[in-house]
Amino acid sequence: MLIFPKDFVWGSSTSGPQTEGRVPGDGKGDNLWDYWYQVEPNRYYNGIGPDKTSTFYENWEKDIELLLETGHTAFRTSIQWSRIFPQGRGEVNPQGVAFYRQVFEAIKAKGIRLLVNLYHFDLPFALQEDGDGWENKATIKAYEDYARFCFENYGDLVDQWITFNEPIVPVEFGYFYDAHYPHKVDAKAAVKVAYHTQLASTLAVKACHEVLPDSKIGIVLNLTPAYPRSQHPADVKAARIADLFQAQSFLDPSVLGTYPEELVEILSEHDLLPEYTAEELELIRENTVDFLGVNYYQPLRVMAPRFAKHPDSPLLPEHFYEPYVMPGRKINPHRGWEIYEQGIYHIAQNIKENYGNIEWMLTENGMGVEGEDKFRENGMIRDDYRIDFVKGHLRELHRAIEDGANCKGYLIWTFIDCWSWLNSYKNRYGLVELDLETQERRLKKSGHWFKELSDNNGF
Ligand code: BGP
Repeated sequence: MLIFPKDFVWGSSTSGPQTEGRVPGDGKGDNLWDYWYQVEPNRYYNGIGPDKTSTFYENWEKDIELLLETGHTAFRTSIQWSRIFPQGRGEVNPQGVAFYRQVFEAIKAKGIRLLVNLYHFDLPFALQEDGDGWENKATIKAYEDYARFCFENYGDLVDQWITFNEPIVPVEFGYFYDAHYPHKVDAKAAVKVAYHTQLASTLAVKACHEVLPDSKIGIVLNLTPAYPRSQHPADVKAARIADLFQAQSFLDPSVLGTYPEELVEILSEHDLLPEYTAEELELIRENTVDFLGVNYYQPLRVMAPRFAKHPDSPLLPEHFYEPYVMPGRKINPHRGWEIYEQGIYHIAQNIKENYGNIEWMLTENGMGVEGEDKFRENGMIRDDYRIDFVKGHLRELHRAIEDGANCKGYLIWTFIDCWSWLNSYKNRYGLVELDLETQERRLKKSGHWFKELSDNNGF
């Protein structure tokens, strides 16, 4: 049996925009997803948008009971900025403020450790419309004010704060690619947005330490190492650059307080450096995070680019590295993602060796399954594949902890099937099944198993 350290926490992660839904008169403002759904519903899988999601706004009491039934000792969700400040700044929505207070109180009353993230891809639309969103430094100030408001209002309830979830994702999908709003395909804007997001995170860390000196604040990053196709120097170089772009761009400034020189050189070579001041760099240096959240689903495998860049085409990451699909890889056939459990161990080693062995938690790991209904037997989804997936990753995590990793918990994605950006409800990840028609919640086999896992502190 693999037993985890005493005080190791077990639970799940989710986010406000993916679970809460909206009800008429709730006072919430539109975020980027709400707006985009109004103008281009076809972008969303099966046309299902962010308006209903998993109705947590109405069913939160029931869902918090389910947290206990599935063995949660910790839970991470996010506050929707647009529920507190419908326009991103200025007027506050008192119903939104009261909603989170009730929810957080109920979670704490159950003795569950509460991690609250301030931003999960959900910029209030008004800030995009009025000022180009994250391209504008005014958004950094608006975010800092919002963060401060949250620290002041919920500081007595939240155990650990998080500034951003996977901040590289909106940079990549919203500014390099045509995949998240505002889908710009503009490298210069992408780099600027990344830098401004980092500054916002830094200022939230500073504000948290000022308002709540005893509290801990971190950032959640998707930290797969970049594995090269081969040891050919071109592949190795591609992996090195992928690592700089995908991981170190936020990891280094957040944990070490500095940007990697090599990244700065590459950006400068391509005339992509954003405007910055010495004071800003000093702020980044002085306000590093207290802990890291690590999301890990699949490894990033890359190879050297196959083609030279067309002189007139926009600069994309493909200019530096391309995704590599390894023949014979182990795969989750229901989602198409590779399964590579050792990735967890490599992440842990990297944090230990290069990032001062900072405290961290595995904040997302899980198995998305399309068409999960076919695994139903006698009314229950028998998701043995999910149990095996989690066990495989936990073995590697356990090995890493034995070798000194400073990991404090495991949060699965996610406790109840939730809405996921453009994929909507295509891939189901929950320990609990959500019936979209009736909104009924039913434990899957993994939900019962997770309770045992948590009760035994291992398996
Ligand atoms: C992560 C996000 C989550 C969630 C998950 C699953 O990157 O932080 O919000 O969406 O991916 O993604 P998908 O449903 O596309 O498989």
